[in-house]
Amino acid sequence: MSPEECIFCQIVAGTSQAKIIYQDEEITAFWDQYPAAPVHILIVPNKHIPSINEVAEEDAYLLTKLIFKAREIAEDQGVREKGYRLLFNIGKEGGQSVYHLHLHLFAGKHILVVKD
Ligand code: DGP
Repeated sequence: MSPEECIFCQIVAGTSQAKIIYQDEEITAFWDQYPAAPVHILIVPNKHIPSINEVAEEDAYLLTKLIFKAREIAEDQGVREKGYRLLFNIGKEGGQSVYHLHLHLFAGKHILVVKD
């Protein structure tokens, strides 16, 4: 899939709508359209990287940045101390449906229930 066809690239570029809660020159965070928990936010690199499998060594700092931003958002959402889950789905059998790297932040009730 080319970046032009990628829904998360379109959200990053502002050509598709999403509830964006944070954006800078490198990463964007927005609410998941199909929330699986009371708090369900996706944090993505602005650059099109399909999945963890394609992360290059020079992009490693981006992964750290996604995690630090997720922690900050958890704080803003009031769940940092209560607890939350961070998740990367990778590939078909890993449950990935959108091939633009994204870190899920789940919090609230039911996050221990793993669904298909
Ligand atoms: P994954 O299954 O890990 O690839 O997660 C993809 C997530 O992206 C899934 O929880 C639903 C969400 N999603 C898919 N399309 C859109 C969209 O157009 N907008 C938003 N905000 N979320 C989307």
